Amino acid sequence: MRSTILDRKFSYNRQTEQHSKYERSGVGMASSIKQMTAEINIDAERSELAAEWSHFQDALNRAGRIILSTHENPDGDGIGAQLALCEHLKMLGKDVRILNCSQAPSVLEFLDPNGWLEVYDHGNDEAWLKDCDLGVAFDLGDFRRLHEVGENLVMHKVPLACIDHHPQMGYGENGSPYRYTLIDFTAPSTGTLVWQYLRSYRKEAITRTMADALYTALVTDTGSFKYDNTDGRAHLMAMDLMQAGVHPYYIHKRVYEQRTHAQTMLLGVVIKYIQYSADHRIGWCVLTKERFAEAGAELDDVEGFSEFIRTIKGVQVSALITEVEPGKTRVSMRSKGSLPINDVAEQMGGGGHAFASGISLDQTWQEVEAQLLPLLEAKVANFNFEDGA
Ligand SMILES: [Mn+2]
Repeated sequence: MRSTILDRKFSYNRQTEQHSKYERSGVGMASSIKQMTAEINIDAERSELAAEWSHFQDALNRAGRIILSTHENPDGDGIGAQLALCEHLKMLGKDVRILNCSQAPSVLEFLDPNGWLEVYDHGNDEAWLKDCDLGVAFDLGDFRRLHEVGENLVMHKVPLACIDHHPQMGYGENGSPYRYTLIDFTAPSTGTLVWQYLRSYRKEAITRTMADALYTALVTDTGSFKYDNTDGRAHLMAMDLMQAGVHPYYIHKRVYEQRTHAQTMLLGVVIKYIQYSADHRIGWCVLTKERFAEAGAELDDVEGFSEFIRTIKGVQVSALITEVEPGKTRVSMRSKGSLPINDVAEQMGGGGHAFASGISLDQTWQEVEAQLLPLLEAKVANFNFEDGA
């Protein structure tokens, strides 16, 4: 049974008290940690999805050729999860390829020393894809975000598995495209699910390259252990991966200390044009083509700006509205963790997590802004923010 927030608060207080008691006496600390960690599920075969993992394992065992894919504009979670599983499957002698519909960000290239990340090319790759025994989709949320890869997989009736921690949408009229559904909304990252799978079903130890990939998945999706999804499982996973050789600061440097000059200039432009509404509870910025030009930056330089706006004191909900091209607009929204905003995203045809969601629309940025702001303002007006953050 899932514990309520009240239960969690209670057990937290109890653990804190126990902690200080053990600290004073200087004994029993290890057993106290053991007790605390025993309650956290870290193995796939003991999770609520145990039966589904076991079906998935049978499918993997039977499969000779396997395709792995994640959403367009892939992130550290999707990439990390698929690289770790790819290495595992290659070691088992499977004919496995990672084919994504778009390129991984260059900061993540260090995770792929063997060049396994490929961009799907219909002309060259369809012949290989159509004979796949299994397709695994990672971190998707919305099946349509596989684009051509997804369409080709459905067309050639390749059995599909989904490893994810997003609420699902975009299945279309035929219902779920997946035969195996490994979805856990409570997982801090998709990489966490792959880690749990490997812990249960891999005989050998997790390698350093797998550990780096999975740690990157975890760190990027929890905002370096800051976001609301950071739980005991996240920290246990980090500890386990450190045992497998991960150096946290090495990963941090490679992922986060890489801001280019153009991105820095663009951040300056974002700061310059932030607007507020609802007594500063909503903060947003529009990145138009003119503003990109002002920074000397490109679309690819957009990185983490909606998170940045959220960090401003008093801001509960942040949005970055990006003009992708005239008549095409992208919105990235964040919430400080009191007010879910994915319903607003869904209302406008987007989706995502409760506190981090997005929308892509074939509309001008002015049209998108004019729709989005009233929706956010209405939500904020009707919500009682208790923690005063
Ligand atoms: Mn994710």
